[in-house]
Amino acid sequence: MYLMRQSWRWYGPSDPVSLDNIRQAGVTDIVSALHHIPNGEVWTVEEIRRRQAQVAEKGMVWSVVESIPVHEHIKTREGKYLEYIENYKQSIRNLAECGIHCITYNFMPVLDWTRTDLSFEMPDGSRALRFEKAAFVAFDLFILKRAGAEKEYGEEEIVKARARFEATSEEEKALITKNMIAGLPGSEESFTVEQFRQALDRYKEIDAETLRSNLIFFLSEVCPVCEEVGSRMVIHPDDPPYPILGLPRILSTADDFRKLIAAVPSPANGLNLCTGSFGVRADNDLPAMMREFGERIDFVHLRATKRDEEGNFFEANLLEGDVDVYEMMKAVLEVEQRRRFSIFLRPDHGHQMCDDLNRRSNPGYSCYGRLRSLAELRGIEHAIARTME
Ligand code: DNO
Repeated sequence: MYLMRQSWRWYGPSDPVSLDNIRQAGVTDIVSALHHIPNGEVWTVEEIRRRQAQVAEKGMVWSVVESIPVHEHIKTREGKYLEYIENYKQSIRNLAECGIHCITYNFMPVLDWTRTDLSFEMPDGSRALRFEKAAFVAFDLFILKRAGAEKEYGEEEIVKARARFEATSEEEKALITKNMIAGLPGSEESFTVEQFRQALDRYKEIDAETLRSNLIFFLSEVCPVCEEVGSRMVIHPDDPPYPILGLPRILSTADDFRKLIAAVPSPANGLNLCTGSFGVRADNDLPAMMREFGERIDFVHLRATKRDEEGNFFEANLLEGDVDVYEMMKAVLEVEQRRRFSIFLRPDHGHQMCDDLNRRSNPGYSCYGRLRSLAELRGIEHAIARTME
């Protein structure tokens, strides 16, 4: 049987969750990135080998890169974008030379993922990440004061946002601002409000079709290199999966990925199926996407968000959100048997719980919360696998 490769994101030596802890979770494969290398520069063989050795010393393997960041100039196709693409190709070659062939990236303008609250208290006392619509709109309209923003919201949304803003302390306003623009773990950018306005401005003339063609250009440059060295680029979907702050979005639905493979059919053009990101939209059928794109999905993020009709969502316990984890795991197992390949699968964004609550951790990447998810995933996989024997 082909079962998932139990994977875990480790941010490197400064990650508060140690490799010793991770190993005890039953993990075999590490997902990591060289966050200390500035965006746009080449990852050298020496630096890659250093990280590999740290992981190997604890009996695991660094198998997946998440992510090599795509420089903003590549997304807007300006400035030194050609040089950055050449550097990207070199990083792909260097990783392949070290035996690492699965490379995650995203093509979200300015911000990587976005949440308003990183410490939302659940009824059981654990803490979750949350996207609160009214807080988000209040940030956009009354803190950022983005020109033209009010045209993008309905009247009722604006009323709610104003009430939210007026009832919010200065301290909480500062916290929401920080959560929005100071960079969540994994994103390589961090801004002041003024820098953030300027960064958004760079996309004034870039609509979704232009951004998509910039992505297609990027992929048509890097995919041939991947093919040469046997690697695959797996794109992470937009989080949240709809336009925010007037920025274009190009990977929020199955149709977006269909367009991408129609434009760049190379087998190196792959998908990182993140159920939490895609799952925020009710119109994304996740198991169907797994089955349709399975040949190109080497990496899965499994988590469940819970949305409501106002547009809020939070990261739920794995089995209590909007994602049908059972159907999803069934689809993963089917694809694995069909392909004769074990997919890298990692738990994503766990709650802060138990001892996590007493120590610092990267938001979403605490130890016990993810341990709980991984244990549940293993159980579901085991049960399904027994029925397939
Ligand atoms: C958040 C993550 C993102 C993701 C990148 C991939 O937890 O899912 O940071 O790693 O968008 O490029």
